[in-house]
Amino acid sequence: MKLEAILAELTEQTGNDAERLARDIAHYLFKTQGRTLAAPVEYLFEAVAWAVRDRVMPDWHATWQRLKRQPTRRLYYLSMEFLIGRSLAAIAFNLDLAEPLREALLVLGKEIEAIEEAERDAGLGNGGLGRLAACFLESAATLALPVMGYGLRYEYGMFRQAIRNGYQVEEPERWLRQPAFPWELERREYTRKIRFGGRTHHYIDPETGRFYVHWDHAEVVLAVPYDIPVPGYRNGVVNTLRLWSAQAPNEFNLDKFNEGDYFEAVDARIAAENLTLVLYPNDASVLGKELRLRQQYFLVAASLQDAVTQWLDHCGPEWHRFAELHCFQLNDTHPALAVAELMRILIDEHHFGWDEAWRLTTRVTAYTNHTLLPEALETWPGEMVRRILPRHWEIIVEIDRRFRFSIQLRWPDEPSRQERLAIVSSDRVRMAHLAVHGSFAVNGVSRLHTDLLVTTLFPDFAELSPGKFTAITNGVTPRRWLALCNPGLKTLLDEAVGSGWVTDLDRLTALLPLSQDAAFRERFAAVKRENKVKLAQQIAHEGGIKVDPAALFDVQVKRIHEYKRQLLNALHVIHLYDRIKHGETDGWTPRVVIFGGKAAPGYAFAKLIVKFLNNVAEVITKDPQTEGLLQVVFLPDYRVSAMEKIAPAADLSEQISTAGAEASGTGNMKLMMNGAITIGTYDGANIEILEAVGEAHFFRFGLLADEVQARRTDYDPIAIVQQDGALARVIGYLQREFFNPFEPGIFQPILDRLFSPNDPWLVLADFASYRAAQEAAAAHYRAPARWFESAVRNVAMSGRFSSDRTLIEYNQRIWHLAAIGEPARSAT
Ligand code: NBG
Repeated sequence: MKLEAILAELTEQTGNDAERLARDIAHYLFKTQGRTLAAPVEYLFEAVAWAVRDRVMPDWHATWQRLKRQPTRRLYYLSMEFLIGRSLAAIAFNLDLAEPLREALLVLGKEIEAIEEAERDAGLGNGGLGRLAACFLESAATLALPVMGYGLRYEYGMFRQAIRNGYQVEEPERWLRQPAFPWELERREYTRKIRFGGRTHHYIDPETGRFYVHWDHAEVVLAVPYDIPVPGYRNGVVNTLRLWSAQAPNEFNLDKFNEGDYFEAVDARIAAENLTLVLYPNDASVLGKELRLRQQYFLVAASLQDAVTQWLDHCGPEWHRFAELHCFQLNDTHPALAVAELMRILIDEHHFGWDEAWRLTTRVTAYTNHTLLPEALETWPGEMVRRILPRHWEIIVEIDRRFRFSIQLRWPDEPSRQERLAIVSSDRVRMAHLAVHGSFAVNGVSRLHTDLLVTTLFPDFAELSPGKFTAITNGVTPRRWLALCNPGLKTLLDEAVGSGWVTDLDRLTALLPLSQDAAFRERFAAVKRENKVKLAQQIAHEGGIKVDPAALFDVQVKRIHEYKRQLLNALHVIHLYDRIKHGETDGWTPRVVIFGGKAAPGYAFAKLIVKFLNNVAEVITKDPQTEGLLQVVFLPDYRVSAMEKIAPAADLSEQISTAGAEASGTGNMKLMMNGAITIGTYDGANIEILEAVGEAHFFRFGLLADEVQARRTDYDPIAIVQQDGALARVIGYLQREFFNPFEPGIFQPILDRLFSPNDPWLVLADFASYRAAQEAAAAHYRAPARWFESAVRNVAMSGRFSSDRTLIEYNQRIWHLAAIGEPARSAT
């Protein structure tokens, strides 16, 4: 009997979807887990997840088969981070199982919400860059684009943030133990061998005259893949995210074991497996640690080997078709070693000549840049690369040599060009230069960011190949970030414009006339209000603070970083407090200011900002005079699932980076989509949000990017404070140590930074205009008709910020993939 027939018989259960789900859940709970309905909710979650995953399998298998049957051009998204968050609700929603699942659980006497809450976030990323990768995979599946994600299966994802005495404390996050991560499938049969270290030997075969390179005495680590399904929105397509886990090649060294040295025997194993133990928790900065370089190579080598092997298995050695069928997108420079690794595979393993290999490599590689911050630009010391990747060092040096030669031909009279463009310089490998030179397309993540990339970071490269650079503004998936996280608004939108917006977010423009309709605005306001009540409950539950849902919810949630200027927001909060203390509360708009975000563990100043925000929150909230006027909260452990509760409840979205510093931002899009109005600088995608909604529906302030540049040379913070009485009073609180009466001196570094003429983020330069914009926002909020007109308008114009639109642009300009099966919306 064929497997399909057996399966068909087995699944030939009676009853409707909900009844079958209930039966499967009960089966897993009782027969697999040996538990009952009284089990801890984590086990219930697991049983539910298995039942849902069962329903993904047929389409997953079919998608895989479809790709295998006919050679199809595919995109491989190489990323060190995929910030997945929770999956149960998202997968059930895309499979159209949300309702049956709710019913099934009711049959079992359980509530779906409690089960969903029991799922731990898969926090395999730091922030925007990793979450973007996750949104892209979901959109790609929804558009039926053959996109496969490749990443690392870190045992410990992003750390959990606890706040103790106002300070951030990092706790390890073993997300895989929940009790187990139910969505992955181990695929041991596709295990790959990865080499590190050793030596290279070059020789010429006397018979064929062929050139050979041997890389030997390398240490071997196994890369074991774990696959996570990525279902599209109700279209039968299920793509794959493949995460690599490091394993030692042998359980342990038997010789050593027999000699009685147990510990040495397991040592090698531990060293190998440490490779994918932990995600580096640094956002927009690099540590330069050897383990990180190893992780990067591990990802690149396993993924390329996987793609090449799969292709050779299916297509045979028709190398001329390789470029036609493959494209590798580098998510930032982290996987830039792919350029050298592909060259190595082609030359050393498949006997390509250099030029031929280079042509092929540069036809299949594309690179996305995510930041201009100099501290985030990766360069690796030559010494480290030579030791860990001896063969790649040779290849990179040769790429550099040939590149320098071509620069010399192009600009014979400008020797400085060579040094500026070089890939290897002062015995360091510049990963961004390797990525740009090795790619056929380079994109920035918003219009401004791309302009700045071309004019400030890569001007010489842009001169060399102007056609290479393109702007593709980020987006977020409207399934997770609107339909799922904001069911109240979803219902309202479905009624108002039909449900087609879920896969075609531009349809929300049909809401525009309704922004003028008082009855609609009121319904919209009621949804917002309900979401705020829910968030208020959550805040009360977690932090014991009661916040007023009628107040303006003013939200800044994102990584803690100087350039994002949480300090500027804090100064404004202190200004509001100061007004209360002086009785200047006529026409006051009650506010709840909500902060959330993690600081990199090694970023001392960001951690001090966390402490500062917490102290300010505590003092202000405890002061009885602020009651009903101002509340400040710091929500610990900001993460994907927290944003799913915050975005629907936000009124005001704080996007206040120093202009030119935020490449795009994506939190700004999530908040806009859920009807928050932005207070923001002219930076990153804020600019495009502003253009979409219009000046009247966006609170803009601050210096422009070019003004920031100019201002840095004559920045005089002392003079600014002297000329601004309100600001001087705010600073007075810090000088008097008002927020740290029992911790003398701790915030001195903050004062020093604010007063430094070298503060790159010009916090005080924008204070006055920020305060004015905040006043405009507060006045706007006092006129609900105007406020909700703007809020509705923000939702209506958020279509451009769907990651579906983003992926359509990637596909039209870079990837050129044909849809497989049914797109929920056409991608070409
Ligand atoms: C971040 C930028 C954000 C941007 C995301 C996604 C890095 C290196 N960059 O502005 O700071 O939205 O990438 O593109 O994390």
